[in-house]
Formats: sequence, C-alpha cells, structure tokens
Amino acid sequence: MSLTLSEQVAQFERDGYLVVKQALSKEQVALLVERVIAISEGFTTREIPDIIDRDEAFVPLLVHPPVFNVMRALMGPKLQMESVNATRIKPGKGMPVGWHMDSHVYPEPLPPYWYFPVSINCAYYLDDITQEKGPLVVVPGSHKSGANPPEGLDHIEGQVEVLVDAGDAVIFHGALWHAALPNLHPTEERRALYYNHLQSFCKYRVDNFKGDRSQQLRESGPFYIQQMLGKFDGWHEIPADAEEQLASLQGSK
Ligand SMILES: O=C(O)CCC(=O)C(=O)O
Repeated sequence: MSLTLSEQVAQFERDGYLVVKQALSKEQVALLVERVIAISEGFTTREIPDIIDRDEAFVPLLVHPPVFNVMRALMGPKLQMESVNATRIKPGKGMPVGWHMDSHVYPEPLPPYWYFPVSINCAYYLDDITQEKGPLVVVPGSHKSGANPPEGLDHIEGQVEVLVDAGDAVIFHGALWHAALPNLHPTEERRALYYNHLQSFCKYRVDNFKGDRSQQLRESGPFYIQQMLGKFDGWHEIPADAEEQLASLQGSK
C-alpha cells in the first residue's frame, strides 16, 4: 500500500530515510542503465560525477514527481542540487563505502544546529539490490543523534539493510549514518544514481555543474531547472508561473 505525502514526511522525520517504491518505470530504468553504461566507460572510481553534463537523459530526474514532491514537502520550494552522480559497480569489484553522513564532517562536540542547513540525497537504484549485491545500510533515527558515525563498516546496533528493487528510490537525510556493502555478486552489476539536494542559498561544491549543458540550462532553462542547477542565491522570488512551467516540464516526459 502506498503512503500519502504526509505519511512519507512523518516516516522520513522519524527514521531519516524513506523508500519510494517504483519511482522509475521499467522503461525508464532500461534507458538509464543504457546511459550509465555509455557514460561510465573509462571510469575506475566508484562515482561518476556530473552526469547532467554527460547525458541529457539525467535532466528530467531533477524534477521527477515521485521524488520532487517529497523533497519539496520536506525542504520547501527553494531547492537546488548539490551534486548529481552515478555509480556502476561491476561484479568482483566490491567497492563498499564505510559509515558516513553526506553532510560535511564536523568536529565534535557537535553544536545543536550543526546539521542545518540540511541536505537530502536521493539514490535511484537501477538494479535489484539483494544482500549479495551490497545494499545501502542505514541507522534509523541517527540523523537526530547529534554525533558523527564511527569509521569503517562494523555492525551498528539497530542498523537496517535497505533491500530494494530496480526503479525504487531511497531518500535520506544528510545527517543519517549510512554505508554501502560491497557488491559480491559473481555476475551482476550494481548501478545507481545519486541526486543530492540542498537549499538554494547553500553553495558548497560549486565546482559541480560546470559543463555546457548545465550552463545553458542554468542560464535559459525553465525556472525550476535553473534553480536546481544553482542559479539563485536564495533571495530570489519564485515566479507566478513557476508551477505552470513545472507541470508542463513534468508532463512532457
Ligand atoms: O550506493 C549506495 O547505496 C549509497 C552510497 C552512499 O553512501 C552515498 O551516496 O552517500
């Protein structure tokens, strides 16, 4: 049974993460897998950065309704991207990620408001993520712990492995403790996209979105695409026709 928007928000507030089932259709997954394969040739790193500039197929997910609606309910209308990356982990490569938060590392003791302004990531999984494939592991509620996670990948009391199907998205708070287990599958790849969101007045990692497509969309794209690619400083007005533009953008996919 699917959750209402307010149930999704309540679950996110409690746990620090939320699974959006079937955020992508089978056709969308097939297309995105094809494009991830094409752009990842030559990469040996876990992350393939700045995918907006590598293929236009990644642009519509900037405002993809099943995720964008939740993000706006959580963070408000002045969102932008911090980064948009992909990963493609081939069989035998493993490539785990130890415990971390996506928000910046901060020296302890953490002050009460260290985690504001919040960033919220969305991982779209393009393959079924079984235990063997190396699931995302999270510690529910850790986004409110006011502490940094330990280093490494040791078991943490209460940790949850997030097993998802291809096309599912996982939205998670920038302060949530999380890790990714290695891909131990003998023959199958583990592919995902990461759309990390933050408030439009935050400008860290400004080296992202420097390519021709990003620059052109930021200068003359529809309002929400301009905003998502970091055009504004947060003082900007949201134009009266922004929602109309958004509806036609989302409807035209
Ligand atoms: O690949 C994953 O499941 C999560 C990767 C991760 O830890 C991150 O994007 O911060």
